[in-house]
Amino acid sequence: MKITGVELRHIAMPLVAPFRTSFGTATSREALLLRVVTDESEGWGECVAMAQPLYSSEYVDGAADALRRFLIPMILNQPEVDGPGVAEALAPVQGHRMAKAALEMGVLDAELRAAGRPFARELGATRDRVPCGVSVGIMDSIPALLDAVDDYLGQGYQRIKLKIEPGWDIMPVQAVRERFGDVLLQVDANTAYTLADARHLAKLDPFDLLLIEQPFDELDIVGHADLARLISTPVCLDESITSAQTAAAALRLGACSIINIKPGRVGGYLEARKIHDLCVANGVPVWCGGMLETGLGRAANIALAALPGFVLPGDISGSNRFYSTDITAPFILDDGYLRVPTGHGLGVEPIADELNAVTVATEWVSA
Ligand code: SMG
Ligand code: MG
Repeated sequence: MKITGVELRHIAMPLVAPFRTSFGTATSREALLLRVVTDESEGWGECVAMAQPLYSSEYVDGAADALRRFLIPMILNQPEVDGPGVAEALAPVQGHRMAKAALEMGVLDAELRAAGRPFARELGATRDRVPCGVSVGIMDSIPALLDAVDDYLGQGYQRIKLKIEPGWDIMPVQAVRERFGDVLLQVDANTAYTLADARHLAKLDPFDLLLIEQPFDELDIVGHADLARLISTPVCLDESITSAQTAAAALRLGACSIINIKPGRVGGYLEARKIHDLCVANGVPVWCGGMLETGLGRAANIALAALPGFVLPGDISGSNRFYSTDITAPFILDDGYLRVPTGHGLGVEPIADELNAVTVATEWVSA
């Protein structure tokens, strides 16, 4: 397959409600989509970088720059490209994993559409639907939080994740436990604490949480290993896990006992599968994280989450969790699950009118 060119589309989608985390409040999702055009087909990639470098060092305009100046030209130079060849071709560029992942996703989608093969089967999925969890932002009050959780449980979500930060941690967890009993519950700190908070975080132990996600800085692997010895709540890493190699190191050091796999964060769906395989081999549970994806990234995440090692519900919600209108046919919860798409490639594609309505800028990158 030969790549003819890649269209970069900057989009901005309003969120149905502000989403607050320890690093800020989002009211809209700015993102970058890639339409990869080949001599045989077209494919879609979605870059999960956020508008600002607060969750990770990558950000939308930076990813666009890396793609247009370095990554896409490296792929355009190849006489023949396929999905598995993308990571190797891009290996000389350091970092920029979210940008690389988006390009690999687009090439994979193009290749699989041309070959008539579904993304899920290509990755090794063994299930036809995945259980849905929902990530609940930091709220202004406990009653507001309880209303939100009540609404999500009513929609069928099988697991609740509460965003926490210093000053919003033990109380919201206690309130949700008291009101909703033994619902599957976990928390995500997005690096808001340090090892000095270990004793405070141990106060979460009585609430029987599934896990605490990324309490410390992404580089503080040793700190997480220390914490894991000091609290009984299982430690799960998100931001720290950037590759199969860092996953292996974190496991070896005892820094986590569960891993959140986000394909964008680790450089692509194929690297994500490697981490899945590593964790299965070591008996480590994994789950699929979310980055407020449009229907494109959501379709791919659902395919990944259908692999056998994804034994915990992911941050995989219906389109309406974040968007009143998705750019693809919406994903709608059915009894707390989402169906794995079965069409060729991602099995979904943008609806032209919806895509155009959220497009802020378009640029074409070719040889
Ligand atoms: O897509 O459901 C989703 C969002 C899940 O909380 C979520 N993601 O750290 O896991 C995480 C966050 C990263 C994005 S926060 C703006
Ligand atoms: Mg997280």
